[in-house]
Amino acid sequence: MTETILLVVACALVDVDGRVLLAQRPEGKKLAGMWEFPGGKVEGGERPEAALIRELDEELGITTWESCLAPLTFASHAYDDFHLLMPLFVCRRFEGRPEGREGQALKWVRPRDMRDLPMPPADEPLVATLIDLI
Ligand code: 9L3
Ligand code: MG
Repeated sequence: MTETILLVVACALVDVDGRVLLAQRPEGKKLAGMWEFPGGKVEGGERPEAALIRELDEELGITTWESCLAPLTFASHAYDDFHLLMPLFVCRRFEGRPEGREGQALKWVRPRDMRDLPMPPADEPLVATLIDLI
């Protein structure tokens, strides 16, 4: 059996009050309505940090830098058709005000309040690590 591994990078963008940005997956997409850490697929040959910088620009219109991305933890979740591996980076320094460039709703949430929101199964276990950090 071959198993497809999908490498996705995600980011906990943290504001000065210790809140973290979540994005709601839009209608029509898989896991629609769920609140996720922004990010996306690593394209062939990309470094994870470069992929995340690109995704944050495309999805939120913000700029950040490799030196501002710190790896925090890893998600691993087996879906029916692929195995998702997703490192979560923390970023506290970025330029611009995030806006949902792909029609997604955004909100800043305290990590402890994330427990009340529906999140994708890969993202949910990351919340405990964020609660310990922030
Ligand atoms: N995914 C899960 N949690 C996240 C992100 C950014 C992505 N925080 C999952 C959802 C999809 C896959 O990764 O199954 C690819 O994401 P997209 O390209 O559909 O956004
Ligand atoms: Mg995405």
